[in-house]
Amino acid sequence: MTSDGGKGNFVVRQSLGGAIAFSLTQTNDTTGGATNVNRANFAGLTMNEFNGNQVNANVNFGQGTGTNVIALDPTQWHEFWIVLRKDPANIGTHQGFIYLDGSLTPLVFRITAGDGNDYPQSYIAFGGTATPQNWALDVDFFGYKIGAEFPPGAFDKIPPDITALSPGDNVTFYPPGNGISLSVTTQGTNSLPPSGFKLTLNGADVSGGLNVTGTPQSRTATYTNLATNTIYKGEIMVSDQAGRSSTNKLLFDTFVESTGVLIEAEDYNFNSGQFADNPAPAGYFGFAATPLVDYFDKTDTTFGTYRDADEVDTQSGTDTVRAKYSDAGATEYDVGLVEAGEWLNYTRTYPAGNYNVFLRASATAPQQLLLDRVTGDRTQPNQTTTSLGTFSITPTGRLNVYGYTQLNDASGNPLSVNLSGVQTLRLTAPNANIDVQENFFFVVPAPAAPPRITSATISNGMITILWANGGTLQSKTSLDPQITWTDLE
Ligand SMILES: [Ca+2]
Ligand SMILES: [Ca+2]
Ligand SMILES: [Ca+2]
Repeated sequence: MTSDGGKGNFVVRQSLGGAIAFSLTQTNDTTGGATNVNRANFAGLTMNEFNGNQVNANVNFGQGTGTNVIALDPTQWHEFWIVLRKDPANIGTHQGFIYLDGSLTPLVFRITAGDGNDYPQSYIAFGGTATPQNWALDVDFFGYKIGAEFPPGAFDKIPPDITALSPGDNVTFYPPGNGISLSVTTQGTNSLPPSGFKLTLNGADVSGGLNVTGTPQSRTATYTNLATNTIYKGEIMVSDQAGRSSTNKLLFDTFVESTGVLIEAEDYNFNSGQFADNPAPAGYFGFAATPLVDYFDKTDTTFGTYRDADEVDTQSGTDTVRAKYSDAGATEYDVGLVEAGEWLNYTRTYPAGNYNVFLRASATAPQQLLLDRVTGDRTQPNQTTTSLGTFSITPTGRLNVYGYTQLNDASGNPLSVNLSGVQTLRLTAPNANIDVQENFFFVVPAPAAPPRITSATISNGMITILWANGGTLQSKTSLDPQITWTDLE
């Protein structure tokens, strides 16, 4: 299996483009140097995992999406024709087309190159995946060509290429007015019928809202009906005239910062209850907080990053970089090394209203973080608090992969909180064990609740109906067309 950031049985490394490794993997193989942990429990061809579009160290087996595998019996002879090229959609660093045992229909993967190397220049290597491991491999031959060279006759069977897709993977605060857009090309004798474009968002097929233009071999599609302050999950699939398709997952949100209050996890109070509304990116740099007044942290050390004057473990972030930060040339930070019982206070000023709260965090185990309102004096120790709700975080798999969790009640139902004026919120991690990291939370006005009938009574020949949340009561003198009423059992 791929280990050490792009090492395996066969390695292709570009000095500037990173390393991609392919390995024939058996179920008992392990990643790295340990011989008895991290078993593959998989037999077949494995390669660098997909983990974004930047060369990085976290592409080893078990560190990405886990989808870059082809199940087969590696103790039998197989032939692989592998075409590697830069990912035209910039979703992974590379795209891999794998033709197995003479088939002209490829299995296509998005791959992320690793930063591992055994030699600083570009090279092709053949060997074991990690120095401490025993291994055996029978190879008849291998050869290479420079460039993306497809097998003879395979050219007309390449699925459509999605060459640009906006928004990118796991983008946050994406402007809804930008919509979704993609470019798709195909080659040879293939074409792209507009009916082959399918868009699914949050479980609904919204393909009808796609505007598809261009020529039969080069098309652009746009979708402009994005709502603000919405978390979107979905996929875009494009099929050619023969039904060969390419699919891209979509995961992004359309939060608009100006509509709510955005609080960076690393921007906890300083100097005993001091705070700033709307700080600039990395605007609390160097500010020292007071233990047991502004925070509680279990280790007296710190990463030495961002706010190294106190004990809270702030560090450079690994979440998708937000435009706000890249535009400002600022570094993103988050809070790591979170241990059981640690808490942080955040004071901000809120326009009066009901708010939903979304926490941006990563976790390798299910975690419940608590959001409380500080009711005592935020400048003194021993503050009293009341509960506002819980963030029940579903593991994101790795600490460098972030997702949203909405504040919910004890039953797991989303809830809104009423905030007005200067408020101090406290984020507590009662059970954390260095398995959760916090990036920010976004406090966004809750949508108006729909009208709701609260009671309907009959007394002295009069029907009294009470309802909440506005609206207008309407009536109709007959139900038309005529319907038949049936007794309830
Ligand atoms: Ca610490
Ligand atoms: Ca800590
Ligand atoms: Ca942050």
